[in-house]
Amino acid sequence: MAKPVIVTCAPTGGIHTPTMSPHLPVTPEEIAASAIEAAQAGAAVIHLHARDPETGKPDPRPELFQAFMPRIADACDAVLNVSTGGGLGMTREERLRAAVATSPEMASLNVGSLNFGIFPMLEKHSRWKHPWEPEFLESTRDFVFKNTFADLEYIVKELGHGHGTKFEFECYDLGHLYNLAWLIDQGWVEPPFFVQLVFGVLGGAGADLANLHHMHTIADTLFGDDHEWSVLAAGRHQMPFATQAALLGGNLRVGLEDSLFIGRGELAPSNAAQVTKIRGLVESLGHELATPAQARARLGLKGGDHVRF
Ligand code: KMH
Ligand code: ZN
Repeated sequence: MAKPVIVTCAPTGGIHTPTMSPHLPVTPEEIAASAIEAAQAGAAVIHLHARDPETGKPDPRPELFQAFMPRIADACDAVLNVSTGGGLGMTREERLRAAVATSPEMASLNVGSLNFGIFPMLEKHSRWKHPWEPEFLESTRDFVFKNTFADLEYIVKELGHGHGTKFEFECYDLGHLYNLAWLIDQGWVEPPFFVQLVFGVLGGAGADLANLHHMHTIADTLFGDDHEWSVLAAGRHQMPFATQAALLGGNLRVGLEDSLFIGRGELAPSNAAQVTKIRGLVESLGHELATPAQARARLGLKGGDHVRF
């Protein structure tokens, strides 16, 4: 019998911009409401970023996280996972501020540097709601998402050792799995490891199923029983890759952070709509969704009573 599928939902992220979808949550109220709905639809983990409430620009201020995290925690039992990827172009300290302030059960950790090109989305729009949007997208033509060994060490010591926070290890390419193996070899992180395999980001592994199978196989070889694995894919690849992960006995992530769509050319009206869609697909395959309590047990989390929000 396959294990229940841990569904993560990432409601807003730091990649898409307000012009691209009117459904992208921006304000703390919108992020809280969208996250709660997604949890009610079946997401056990919510992966969080914040945005400037006026402009929608990715924003690292802890007070913004503190404006939505307690609301979400009051309304549901989902595991709250704070991004340390932040918004492209933030410093390492900015990227960590919210997680250090909120001491969450889980935080993302991007396990290697890569080009991270979101400039192709410039072609899809000619008028923008805010001047920062095209500048931000264009800047990624010459941008390296920096996650050096020094950064990885700093983050696991600061958050892992300092706060007992466990990580969503985001692996965008094969080498990132070996970077995680290196972190483990140093004795700096303890199992279980939650490995998020990422596909379809320009600069990382492309959204070809052979890449998923190969990275899953290598993760299994390197981490064996010490890991839980999950899959996210960007844009139109989101649902097919999430479904494939469930078929193979893995876990999955959806949410407007990774795709604004729910069908071909059709914007997703909400995060909950994406969760509901994947839930239907997963259940029709004969699998169940994991509850937050099951996710906490399998991911070895410290519990919602040991956070600061
Ligand atoms: N949107 C994902 C591909 C993070 O927040 O640390 C990247 C991400 C990074 O989730
Ligand atoms: Zn993220």
